[in-house]
Amino acid sequence: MPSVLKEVSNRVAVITLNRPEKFNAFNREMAFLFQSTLDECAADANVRAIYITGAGKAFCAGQDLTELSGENAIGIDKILSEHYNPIVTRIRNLRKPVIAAVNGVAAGAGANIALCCDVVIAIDSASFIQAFSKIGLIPDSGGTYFLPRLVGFQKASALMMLGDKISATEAERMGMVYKVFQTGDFANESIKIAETLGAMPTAGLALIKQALNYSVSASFEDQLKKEDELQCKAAATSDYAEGVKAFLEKRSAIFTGK
Ligand code: LHQ
Repeated sequence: MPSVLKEVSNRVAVITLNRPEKFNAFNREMAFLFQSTLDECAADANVRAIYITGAGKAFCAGQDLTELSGENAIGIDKILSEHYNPIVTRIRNLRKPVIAAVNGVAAGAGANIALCCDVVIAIDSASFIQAFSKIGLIPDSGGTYFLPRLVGFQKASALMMLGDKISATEAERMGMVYKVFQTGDFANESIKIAETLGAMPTAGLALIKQALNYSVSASFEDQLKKEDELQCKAAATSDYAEGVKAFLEKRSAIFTGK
């Protein structure tokens, strides 16, 4: 079985990290396959939302630690520059909404890949662990960038240093997760959110994502200029015209994503 699966239905590409016996930890092959799968989703006009989840009990346990030693060990610099940095960069630059459906434990790079997604949804039994400090590493995959912005500097600092396991409910309370669903509802409710996003004005959603990416390091003045620039682009889309027309005609809009 491939280590990453993709299935497209109702405008949503479901990407499943598929090394369940290793809690979906990333080896080199899986890191490359995940990147090429994200590229396929970016290029496929039938895909208007991407839903990332894990096979089996876990979401993703981060780096496969068995790949770090022995004859075929991969250098840490390569792991970041060729695996995780390109993965999180792809997710942030993808001009479509990316949903992390966290179906179990998310540890190390697995946690931080989830946190860089546009919408993070978790099953009630899921957990998040900044596992890096436990093996003498620092959080990567954008974790030192996103986590303090999501939960505040102090909480991020403690989570990263202690490497505590945080429950899905606690993660939701802290602002790492948008919604938590009970086990019986998780699959249906999380895919429903992805399908809702898949039927929305995709180009407009991509512009929201661009505005948010820009906002994390911009001044207020520059951000207002950016909003102006991106709003003009949004107003030039056919989905904007359809959205307004549908409202005035008191009917549901039919968005094409353009
Ligand atoms: C695993 C793994 C795993 C291999 C579970 N690898 N097999 C960047 C820069 C460069 C280098 C390093 O990495 C990075 C990025 C990173 O992600 S660093 C952080 C790497 N991840 C971790 O340190 C987490 C390690 N895993 C754990 O702490 C636990 O397995 C968690 C808390 C995820 C789950 O605990 P349990 O529910 O008790 O399950 P388990 O430990 O029994 O794991 C189940 C199986 O999965 C087990 O296999 P086995 O054959 O013994 O049943 C584990 O060996 C395997 N597995 N994580 N990362």
